[in-house]
Amino acid sequence: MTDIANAPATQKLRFYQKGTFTVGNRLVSDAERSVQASIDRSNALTCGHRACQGCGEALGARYAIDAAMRATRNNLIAVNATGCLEVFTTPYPETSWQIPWMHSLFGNAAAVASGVAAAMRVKKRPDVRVIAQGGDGGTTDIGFGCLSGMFERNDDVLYICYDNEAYMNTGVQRSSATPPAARTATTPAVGKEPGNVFGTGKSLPKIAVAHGIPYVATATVADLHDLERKVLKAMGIRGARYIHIHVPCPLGWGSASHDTIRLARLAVESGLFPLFEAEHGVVTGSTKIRRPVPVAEYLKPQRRFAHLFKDHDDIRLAHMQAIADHNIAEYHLLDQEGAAR
Ligand SMILES: Cc1ncc(C[n+]2csc(CCOP(=O)(O)OP(=O)(O)O)c2C)c(N)n1
Ligand code: SF4
Repeated sequence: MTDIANAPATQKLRFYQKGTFTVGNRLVSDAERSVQASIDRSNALTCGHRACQGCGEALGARYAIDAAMRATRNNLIAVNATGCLEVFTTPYPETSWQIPWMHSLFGNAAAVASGVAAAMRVKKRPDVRVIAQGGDGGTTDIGFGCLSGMFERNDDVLYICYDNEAYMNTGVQRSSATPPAARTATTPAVGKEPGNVFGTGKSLPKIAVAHGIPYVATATVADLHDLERKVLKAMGIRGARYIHIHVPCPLGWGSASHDTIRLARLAVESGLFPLFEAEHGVVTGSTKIRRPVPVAEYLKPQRRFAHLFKDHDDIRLAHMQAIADHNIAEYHLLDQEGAAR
């Protein structure tokens, strides 16, 4: 039995005592706690919205905007592209946002945010900062031109993409961020290889890095501390910044609502969603995988990939594993690359 009376006054906390990456960490000192664990958080996206149960996008937005509010002492304006986040937070005439918030068109959030930032410059209000946000469809497809322009002009905006890997708001259509083999409403439903076609799609984080903007990062709702740190860091920088947050969508992925955080974590641990940061066109760091898992562990609980397992499609599973292994090597995600899984 532990001799409590004689135990040292302070002990080093271990990971399992603090809980997962997502919880607030009430056992650690105030300075180490997440923004979300603080009673001073802004609750920028508050209750009453109509997101599905277990929506990763609602979580991601809540974490990101509260962190940005802290960084700016609540002097923040958000521009939102059309999509789930916009629709479920603002059923007219109600809103769940506790910040100045604007709905742009589906494809021009980056351009509208650039305009808001220019207005703040003219009004000599450098303290008021601007965020643009949207889903992967609004970001990687229809909003891509406006976003590239915002990057190229180095406008003082943080753009956040909540990547749920399809156009969820309109019924799960494929986007250029949909992963290979995933079933959506607009990918081949039958045939030898149902689901999204291999060799299509694009990596917007990589494209953002190629613009040479001051800051680019990927983040996940499975690691709240890392996500908040990246938002706080981005808000400490001027110029164009981009954060790409991986947000599971129970409705579109065919996953259990209680599995959102587990799936987000498995996406990282399998190597399919690498966590990295880049500054001025150079990758500056990545987060090592703590517990490597095969891609099947991540794919299996999702109905959009069920055909891979029902049909024993080992060839396409191996192809997915090869994509993960490529990410692991490219971003140095394992301490000893190639360690047995
Ligand atoms: C120009 C235009 N085309 C189509 C639509 C219809 N529309 C609204 S939301 C949406 C899908 C949004 O998908 P995404 O950006 O991935 O965000 P999500 O809903 O997945 O969060 C579409 C196609 C629109 N509003 N405007
Ligand atoms: S469809 Fe997906 S992204 Fe949209 S509210 Fe539901 S869980 Fe969230």
